[in-house]
Amino acid sequence: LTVTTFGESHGPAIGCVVDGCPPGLVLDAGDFASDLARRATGKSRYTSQRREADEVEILSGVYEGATTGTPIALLIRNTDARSKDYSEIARTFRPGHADYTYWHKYGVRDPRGGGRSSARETTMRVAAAVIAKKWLAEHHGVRVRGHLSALGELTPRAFDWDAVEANPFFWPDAGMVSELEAYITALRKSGDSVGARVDVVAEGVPPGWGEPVYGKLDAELASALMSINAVKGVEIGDGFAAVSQKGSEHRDEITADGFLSNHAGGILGGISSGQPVRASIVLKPTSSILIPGRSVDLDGQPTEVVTKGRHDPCVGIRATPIAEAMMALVLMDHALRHRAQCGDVGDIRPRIA
Ligand code: EPS
Repeated sequence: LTVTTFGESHGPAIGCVVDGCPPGLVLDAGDFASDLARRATGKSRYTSQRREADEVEILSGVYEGATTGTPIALLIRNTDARSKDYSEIARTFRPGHADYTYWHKYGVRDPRGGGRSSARETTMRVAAAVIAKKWLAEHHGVRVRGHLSALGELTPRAFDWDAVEANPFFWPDAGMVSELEAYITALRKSGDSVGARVDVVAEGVPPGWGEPVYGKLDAELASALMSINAVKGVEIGDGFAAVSQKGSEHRDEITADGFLSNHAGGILGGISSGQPVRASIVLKPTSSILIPGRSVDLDGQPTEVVTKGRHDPCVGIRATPIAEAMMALVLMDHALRHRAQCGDVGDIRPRIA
């Protein structure tokens, strides 16, 4: 399975091509609405106020309501780009923003709303992954879901999956939502931003998906999650907490009834173990903030930058569906690779010599 996206935040449209999806998956434009709305801006007071319809047009790869096996092209037209005079921003580099490195790489500046580096690009990852989530659920009973597990210094004091979709933060502790609202409101007033952590888990993954050396499932998952805008850290299973664990604690003992724990995050030796696949990401604080920061202009001269606009005080708030998307895409890819090499799930006869 390969996915490419195209389009700029303030261009006419964004889109993606999903290649390698098997034929026969029932799919129509309405399938995309729910996950795209979960990720979208303008849905609460706590995110960017840009309001996009995010309506998917299926351009190819679907005939009479089902995938054909040919490349699936999806398009979303931008409707609220509000392009204006970019001459000021085009001459300076926002501290912490990709415009500095894009300039040094390409020598071309597209200042229109961050262009390809904008979080707008993640819309199409979520759209592509609607296909992966649907295919994984129908063919393997796999469910991928996530939640925010830290917002700045705040962490949940209770956990309930039902709470996650009932608040704009994807927060698993319903009793803390008003605390989060007050926190983000104060943060926005101060003109600053904050980081966040998202946990994502795939339940129902059978044992055997992945590769033993090159293309390990955890390596490809880490790479996919790290490719999300603003992600600065990825953990699989217990991740960095393993540094202070003993082997007797970290190893997941196995009984006739199954594993006794899941510190490994459902992946052993690059291959899924049949336990839930667990990963976490950390997103840095949004770099586009109202607090002045030192920078340089195109001539290398010192300047001060204040980023005005419709920005998120915490990009992590909208990152849960994006993390789910990247995990689903990696899992579908590995499911197809596993099927190509080892046959369907039913074909495998585990043998212990
Ligand atoms: C973003 C800046 C804002 C956000 C945008 C990400 O857009 P604009 O430049 O138009 O004000 O709204 O996020 C989205 C549009 C989206 O769909 O996620 C940025 O600089 O990354």
